[in-house]
Amino acid sequence: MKLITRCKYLLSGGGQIRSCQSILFLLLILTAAKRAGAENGHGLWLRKGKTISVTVTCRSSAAMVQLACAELRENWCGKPGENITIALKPDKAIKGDGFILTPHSIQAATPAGVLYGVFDFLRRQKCRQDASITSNPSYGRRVLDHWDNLNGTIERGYAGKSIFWRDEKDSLRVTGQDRKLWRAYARANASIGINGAVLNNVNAAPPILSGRYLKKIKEIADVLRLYGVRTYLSVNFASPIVLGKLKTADPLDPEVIKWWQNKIHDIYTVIPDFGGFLVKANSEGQSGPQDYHRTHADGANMFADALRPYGGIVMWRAFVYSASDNDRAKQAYAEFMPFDGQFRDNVIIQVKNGPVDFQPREPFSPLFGAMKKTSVMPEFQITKEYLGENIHLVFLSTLWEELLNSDTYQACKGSTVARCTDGSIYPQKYTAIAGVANIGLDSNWCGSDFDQANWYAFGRLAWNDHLSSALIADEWLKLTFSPDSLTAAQLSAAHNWQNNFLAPVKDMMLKSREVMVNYMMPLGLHHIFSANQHYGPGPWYAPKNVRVDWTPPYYHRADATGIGFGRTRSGSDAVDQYHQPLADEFNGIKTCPDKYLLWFHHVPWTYKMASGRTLWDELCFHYQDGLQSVRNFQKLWDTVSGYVDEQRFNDVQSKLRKQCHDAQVYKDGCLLYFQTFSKMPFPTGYERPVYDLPYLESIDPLTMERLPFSNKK
Ligand code: BDP
Repeated sequence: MKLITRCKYLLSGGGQIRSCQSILFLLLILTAAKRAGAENGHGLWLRKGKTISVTVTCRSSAAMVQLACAELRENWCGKPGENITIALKPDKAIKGDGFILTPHSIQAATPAGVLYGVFDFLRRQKCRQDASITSNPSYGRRVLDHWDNLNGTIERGYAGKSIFWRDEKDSLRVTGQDRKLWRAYARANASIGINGAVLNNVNAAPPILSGRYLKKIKEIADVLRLYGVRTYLSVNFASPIVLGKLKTADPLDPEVIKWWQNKIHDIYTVIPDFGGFLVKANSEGQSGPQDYHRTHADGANMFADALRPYGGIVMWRAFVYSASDNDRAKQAYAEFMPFDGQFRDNVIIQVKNGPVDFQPREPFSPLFGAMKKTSVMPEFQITKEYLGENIHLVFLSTLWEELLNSDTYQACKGSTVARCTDGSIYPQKYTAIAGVANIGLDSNWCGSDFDQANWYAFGRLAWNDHLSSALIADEWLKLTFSPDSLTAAQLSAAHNWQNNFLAPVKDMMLKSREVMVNYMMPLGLHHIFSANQHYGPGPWYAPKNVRVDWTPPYYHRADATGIGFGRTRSGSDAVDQYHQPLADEFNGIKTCPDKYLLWFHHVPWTYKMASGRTLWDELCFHYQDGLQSVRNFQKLWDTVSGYVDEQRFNDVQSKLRKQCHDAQVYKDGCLLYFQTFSKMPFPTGYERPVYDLPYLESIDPLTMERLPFSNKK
């Protein structure tokens, strides 16, 4: 940018330009600089290439079908002059919004299906995949949960402020710019099959249901609908009291029921295709039915009955735990299992992937597959609250793939989490999956280029829960970094793109989550973050005035004898919430997979691991491997500079530098602290710490830098 301004200044006669040659030279630099700065990431995986002519034949005049035709014409990148037919016509092979593609046709039973078919067709062209396929969605509702507050901030958001709300006097005003952004957002979602958005934080502010906000919600819904994205809201259980001035929010109270019925009627009057409610009740201080000695089923069913006439659903969260000595990992199962079969068929219990909280690694929540008479949906976190925010490069697809493919054994062998929730095993009237969005006003939407891959991966897996992360990474890289928009010099090197860029960068993405687990919390360690920031390490963090289950020592339980929680039958017995053979497998120290060892077992420091090392040495080498791998990522990224535009190259490079620093802080912080219990020396061949413990304990957990010199990321 500076360079452009400088060139403009010189060209306008402000400098010492004396010859045409110099002007020509400057023009060249100017063009190059413009190109280099052109990729701010706003185009996501939908970057525009050259337009090539194509003839699209379509009989339907439905608005969404016409939109799909326009997408096809404008983004066609196949042979020029081809004829493509679009048909809005049912077929017994098509389910829901699915579609059938042949190299010259796109057929679907619904307008949204046509749109998804077109986007899939275009993706296949760009990624050079076969275009003869029938594709049906795994989940009916594929929803992004925005944890956006009505003042424009985003809880656990790392990509700027909300795209929906803002903290200004005119926060409820809607501008043309807003509509343009919402449209681009809806289009990006549709391009990967996402068809729902919860517009506000699960920690819901009651005013969202007031008439003023409803007007704006209608405006948003009207834009999102163009691309088949339905609007949902998070609601606060206490709204009848706060907003309706009732004395109670008891879900069995006739006045309360009436209040909700009226509210729901108002919503559907202006948003006829409104999706329904997301509810966080009796969790982390939020109000809920238990405040009135009612059950989760009473609460959820009250909403379900009021929403049913309009086809709405209730996504009722199972993220509940109380500040007791009882193992937090066991509480959701203990609270919800007794109500299996008591929920209405338009209630879906929304379960986080792991039993604690979106950690870098957890075993799957034992509720998956166990609730056999209740609809259950997985909840993922796309925003990386516990995985390095928008700084660390972590491709979450492998984490989600691990969860979806986990065998619960609940119905039979092969009862994976995916099959237990997508309707393959249990009949569910509605199937759904949610991801906590990582989207904000940042020009690249997600706060970093590689975090866009996580939005993309969520959509792809929600559409097809059997996709491999390797395929998803391959597609995303081709769409996001394909060489068409590079400079001529870079283009000439494009034939090496596959080997020198695509293959190594894909490999980095696929390893990135395991690498993070290694430098942050290997071998089943979890929740050892400092304070409420969930960014820097804090295995030592245990202030007296903080709930114990919000402090790391509660989770790692390091002492002179060993480390790990102890959830076996001689401990909290969380293992028995799992179906056999998993319960026995997790219970046995020899049979428990290493990756979950310290989740389920309190293990002596000198315990001999399968590798032949002591637990202490094994822990040291995992941290070291993690750090070393980030260094390798840095080296690798430097080799691809010729294949990436300057802006995105530099952004990724500087984030990797910070990630490397942070990995060192994690490695040194955790091991020096645990060493105060193990009292064992660092093994031979292990790289010595570069920081000391007092320094690490004094740094700002938000930045992992020394205070007070810097306290922003
Ligand atoms: C925790 C987050 C908190 C959320 C909560 C939730 O730290 O900000 O409100 O989850 O999911 O992980 O409700």
